[in-house]
Order: sequence, then structure tokens, then C-alpha cells
Amino acid sequence: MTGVVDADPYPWPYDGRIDPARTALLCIDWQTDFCGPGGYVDAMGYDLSLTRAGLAPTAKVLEAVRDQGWLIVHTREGHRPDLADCPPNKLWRSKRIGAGIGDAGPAGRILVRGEPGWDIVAEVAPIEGELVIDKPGKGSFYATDLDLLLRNAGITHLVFTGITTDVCVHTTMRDANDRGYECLLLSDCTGATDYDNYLAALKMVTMQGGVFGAVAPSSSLLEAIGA
Ligand code: C5J
Repeated sequence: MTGVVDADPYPWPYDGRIDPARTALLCIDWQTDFCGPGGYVDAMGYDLSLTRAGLAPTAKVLEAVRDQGWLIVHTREGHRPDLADCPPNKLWRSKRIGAGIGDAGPAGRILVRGEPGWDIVAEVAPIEGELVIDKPGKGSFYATDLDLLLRNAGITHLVFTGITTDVCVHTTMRDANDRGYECLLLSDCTGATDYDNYLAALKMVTMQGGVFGAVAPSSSLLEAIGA
């Protein structure tokens, strides 16, 4: 049935069909720091192909929902240049593993706002009129105006893409679920720094009848919206 996503563990959304006026696409942290050469994830030595895997499917979804007039929100994790908004334990841990926040790298200062590594990569870059949320933490609601912007726009349903599945995507999805948003995570539009963690993060969403919402491949969403 058009407007309903064939998702796990239930046809999404729970309350009928997708309403483009009440549904937003969230694109979490598609930054060079998380999926590009010389960024934070690269500095930590993780396999970039895992975090880049969702780029092409996400670009396709972006194009489709842009055409259908959805609200689109991009987020960026990063800190002020003086690191005044970086918790000391986060800073300490990053330096301990040789990927110090604020340290100079091939993509500029790691996880610092305004640096090349902090930019959203070209494949899924925001266009004029799309919301961009800067956040100092893993969750997109913490210390941001995201909730206010979504509620003012009448958004009740969220479709998630982004990286990393087990960290910023999960933190945001869990928080959104607690706030009453009906959430769908697109399984091929996300990735983690560890493949087993990616799989586990997807599975966690589906427990308890959909404890944080539902999971589906982007093809199921595209089919549901007739794209
Ligand atoms: C991490 C993120 N993994 N965007 N950030 O530190 O998931």
C-alpha cells in the first residue's frame, strides 16, 4: 500500500500512511570527520568504507524527498574553536587515542566548527532552505533548538540517515522516540566504525516490538512514497 513502509518490526508508520507535511528526513553527521580522508574517524584508524557505505543510498533518498517537499535537517558534530563547549572527558579520551579534538590534522582541526573536516561531504550536502543543526554532543537534541524547530514545523515523524549508527544516530533516535516522534531508520543509509556494531544497532531498534521505532531499507521507503 502506497504511503506505508515495509519495515521491521511493523509497517511504518504506526498511525497510517506517510504524511510529507509531518515527516522530516534527518541526515546525521555526514561530515568529513566521520567519513572522509584525514578526519576524526580516519585519525582513529577505522575503516572509512564502513561509514561511507550509506552515502549513495542517502543521496538518492535526499533527491526523492526534496522533490516531495519534505523538511530536511542536517546535523554536524563539532566544537567551538576554543573548545569551550567540549567536555573535558571527551577531550581527554580523544587525545588518549591519538585523535585529539582540536588537534591539527589533514582535514584541519579535528571536530572543530569551520574546519574542512567538519563540513558535510559533497554527496549529501545541504541545499538552500534545509536546516543545519550544530551540536556539541552525540545526540542532536542536546544543546540545540532541533526539537523547537521540528515542533514549530508540525513534524511528528522522523526518517533517519547518517553516521555513526551506534553513536550519534542511535543517541538521536532514542531521544526522539522518548519525545514522542515516530522514527524510522534506513538500514542502508547509515554505517558504523565496526560492522558488528552496525548490525547490533539496527537489531536494537527492532526489539520489544520496535523499542525505538522501525528499520527498513531505503528501497522500501522509496517504494512507499512512489519515488
Ligand atoms: C561519533 C557520531 N561516533 N557522529 N560521532 O563520535 O556518531
